[in-house]
Amino acid sequence: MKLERVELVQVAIPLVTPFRTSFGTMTTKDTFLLHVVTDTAEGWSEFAADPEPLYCSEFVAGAEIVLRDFLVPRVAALRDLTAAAVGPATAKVKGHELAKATLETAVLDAELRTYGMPLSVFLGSVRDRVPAGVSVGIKDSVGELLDDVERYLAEGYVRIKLKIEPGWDIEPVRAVRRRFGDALPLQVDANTAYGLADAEHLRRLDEFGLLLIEEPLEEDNLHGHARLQRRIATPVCLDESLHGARDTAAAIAMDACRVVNVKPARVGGYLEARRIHDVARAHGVPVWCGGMLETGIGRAPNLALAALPGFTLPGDTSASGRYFAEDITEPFVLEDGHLPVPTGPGIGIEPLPDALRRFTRGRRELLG
Ligand code: OSB
Ligand code: MG
Repeated sequence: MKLERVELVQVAIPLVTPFRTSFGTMTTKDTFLLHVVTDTAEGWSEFAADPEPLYCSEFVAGAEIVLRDFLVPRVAALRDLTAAAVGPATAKVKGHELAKATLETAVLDAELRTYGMPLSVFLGSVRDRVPAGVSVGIKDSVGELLDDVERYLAEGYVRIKLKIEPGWDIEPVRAVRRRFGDALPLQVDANTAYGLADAEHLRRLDEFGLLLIEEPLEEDNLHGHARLQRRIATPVCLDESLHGARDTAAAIAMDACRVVNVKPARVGGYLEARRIHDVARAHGVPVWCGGMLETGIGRAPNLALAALPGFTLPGDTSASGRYFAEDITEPFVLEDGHLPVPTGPGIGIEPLPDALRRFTRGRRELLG
């Protein structure tokens, strides 16, 4: 293929309810879509991070510059463009995995559409639907949290993840266990809110039989996570700390994580995400698909990935209605606690023109 046009579509979509984590509160999905046109097909993708660099170092305005000035020119220069060629062509640009993932995914969508192949088939999926978990934000009270969890369970979600931070950890977990029982698949996510000095405090979570504790310590502290794992029984799962297959292999080797949250955006795209799946599976380490409150454009390819055989734990791939009253694509609807894996060519979905128009805040040509 040859890249002919790259258009950035800035969007802002209100969330149905504010989402609070240890790093901040989100009320709108404020990001951009990338629309690429090649000589054979078109493709879409979504930038996963936020306007502020609070979850990770990347952010919306910065990613636009990185794409415009450093990534798109390198990929536009390729004469035989494929998704697999995007990584090598942009490898000299340090970091910026989320920006790179956006470009690679749009190119991959176009490439697969050229051949009429669904992403799930390309990746090697073994399921046509995937179990859905839900990530529940920090609330003002335990009562409010219990109401939210009850509603999600009534909708059919098969696993609950509670966001935690110092001051909102033991008590909400205890309350959820007491109310919904020990059989409920339950896990927590700290988004780097603790230090190794909190090990004894985090050990108090052991009595609740959690599936895992996600990213308790600093992003750049694999060694600390390994030391923490020696002191707690709850399996440590890494999110922010892992940027590719190599550091995932290192983290597994040093017992810094016993479970892996795979977010394609965080690791540079679906090709690297599949490599991480392969590495973890070879070590018997379960993986699950994380989320970044994506619109349907980001959700569809995550569902394809979550259908690979090593994804043995339910992901944060929730239904569209958990995030948005109206999405920019056809919504993904929960059925019996599961979401369907898209079957159409490429990512299997595209923006609905009318909805996209109403949620669009700006359009910029990055090439063409
Ligand atoms: O740490 O997994 C995270 C949302 C935004 C940024 C980081 C995270 C999250 C979530 C929600 O936990 C996942 C989702 O439902 O998309
Ligand atoms: Mg996380």
